[in-house]
Amino acid sequence: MTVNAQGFPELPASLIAERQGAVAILRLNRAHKRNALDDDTVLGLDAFFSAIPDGVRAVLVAGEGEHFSAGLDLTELKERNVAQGIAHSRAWHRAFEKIEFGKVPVVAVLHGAVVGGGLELAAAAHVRVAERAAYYALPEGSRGIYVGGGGSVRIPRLIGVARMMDMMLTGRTYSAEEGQAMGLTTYLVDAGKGFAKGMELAERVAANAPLTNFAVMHALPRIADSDPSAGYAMEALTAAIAQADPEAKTRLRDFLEKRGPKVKQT
Ligand code: 1HE
Repeated sequence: MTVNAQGFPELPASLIAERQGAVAILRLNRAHKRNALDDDTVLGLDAFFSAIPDGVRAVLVAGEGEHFSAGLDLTELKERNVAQGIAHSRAWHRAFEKIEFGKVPVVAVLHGAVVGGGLELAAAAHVRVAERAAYYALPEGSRGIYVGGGGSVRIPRLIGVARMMDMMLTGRTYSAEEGQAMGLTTYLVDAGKGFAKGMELAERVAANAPLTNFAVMHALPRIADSDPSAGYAMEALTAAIAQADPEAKTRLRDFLEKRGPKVKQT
């Protein structure tokens, strides 16, 4: 695979990757089409998240222009038959799975329209920051289609089946404040402040012990989905593996010898 000087794979023009220390920034760069996700972009997301360069410890995803993403590129939908529709959805699943269960945590900064597949993309990230002018919708019902980027699995985990049903059946749009209150996002900031907040959070994530981040990404959601008795066993194993890592020992010693950071009151 050919990579550029910063270690990123070749990407379509609709995606721009850059490196800032231990954080990789990935921008949706198709503002003239409201960052609608066409096949090239979805394949580009797959390529990017399949080959995170060594040394990158968190990713920040943001959208250029006035909107995070208008979702699926509807111009590509016209001629697809059933088999092609399944293959298309599975390609989105593969790409978004590489975000959710990839190498490093992903922070998404949301502004403007976060709709359809754009909301599915946001739902695959690990931390979501909204600007006050963000809004969320699933207009699939009005287009005669159905979510295909893992939304039926991930979005109900964030906001519940009832709210997602309402969005899909009635075309309801939720505001950034509502999204924050219902758990779709965990940070809400003023217009224009999302990127800086996302970067601050990504840098904090990047400073964690990598094994803890791996456990949070890969063990936590699976433990939460499993029956409690399997969950407790898996938690004990995960905790034991994390604490035995030399990185954990160093960090604990630093704290006990008054060099490590204290927990701060917000
Ligand atoms: C697009 C798309 C798109 C914009 N596919 N081209 N998603 C939707 O149903 C949302 C459709 N989009 C909108 O409702 C609006 O565009 C927005 C509210 C997002 C933004 O409005 P606005 O006024 O800023 O932009 P615009 O004038 O509507 O669009 C600008 C251009 O982007 C225009 O193209 P132009 O060549 O006429 O300039 C639009 O056609 C184009 N554009 N959105 C293609 N989505 C895995 S399954 C997932 C299923 C879904 O995601 S369904 C939801 C699809």
